[in-house]
Amino acid sequence: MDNSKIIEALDRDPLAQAQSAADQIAKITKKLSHQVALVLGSGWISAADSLGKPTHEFSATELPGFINPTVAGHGGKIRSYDLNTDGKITSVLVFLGRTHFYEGLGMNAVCHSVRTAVKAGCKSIVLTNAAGGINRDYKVGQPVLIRDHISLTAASPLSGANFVDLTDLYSKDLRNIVKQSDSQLSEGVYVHWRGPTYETPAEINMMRTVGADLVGMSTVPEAIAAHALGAKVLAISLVTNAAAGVTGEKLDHAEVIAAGKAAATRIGDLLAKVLPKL
Ligand code: 8IG
Repeated sequence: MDNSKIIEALDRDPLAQAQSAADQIAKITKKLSHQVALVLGSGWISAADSLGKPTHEFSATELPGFINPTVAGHGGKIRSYDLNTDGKITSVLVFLGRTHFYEGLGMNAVCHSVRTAVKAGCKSIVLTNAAGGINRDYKVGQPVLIRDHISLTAASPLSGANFVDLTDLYSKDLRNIVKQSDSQLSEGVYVHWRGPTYETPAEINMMRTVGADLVGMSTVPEAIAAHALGAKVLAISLVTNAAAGVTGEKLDHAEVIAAGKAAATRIGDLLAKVLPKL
């Protein structure tokens, strides 16, 4: 199917498309349900190696509603893992790469992975991303738990009189579980910036002034969509560059990918440890 037909169907009934995609995942994996979903953003994909061997891997485009991701360094693959902790199996659905708002395909395309995951049974959704560090204490290669967000796109994946509370969007319970594995982890406020341009130094100063620690082009719509369906959300940024004006250096996508590769083992081991506990 061509992309415009896929988007049309998604926009007509996003939850029906998510249900169809979830049914197809159950068919492919022969698993009635998954418990946890993990969305791996740029910089995080090689961290999947720490999870061991997946039971299944397939292209997202085999499922209804998915469009091929276009950005270099992103996957477009979905994997199913059975993580074994003391004999207890946790089935984890892993999305390698995501659709971004800046691609212009609309919010339903951006949120289709997490909606599919919730329909597949996932009660906890882990969202990862690469982000620019606004907080001057952050170092490149450092993971940061997202505690709250500021949406500078102000674009919502929801429509209608659907007044969803967001006071515990980034579940405190899930953050505490992660901090039991790594007590050194910082928490921060993430700004959603539409992109695809990075910010100007003046915009980064504005963000710092209003209380932001991190900035990126993803995660916020997916977190809202997952929360609206009743799932708990954990979100982790990998700081892959200092935001514009922080160091005086220019921003470069290749640098982002390299910083992700360098941190892959640390963040992969963290994920492998915490996923079964969520
Ligand atoms: I990686 O500095 C990454 N993604 N908006 N700004 C924005 N997104 C980003 C940045 C950044 N670094």
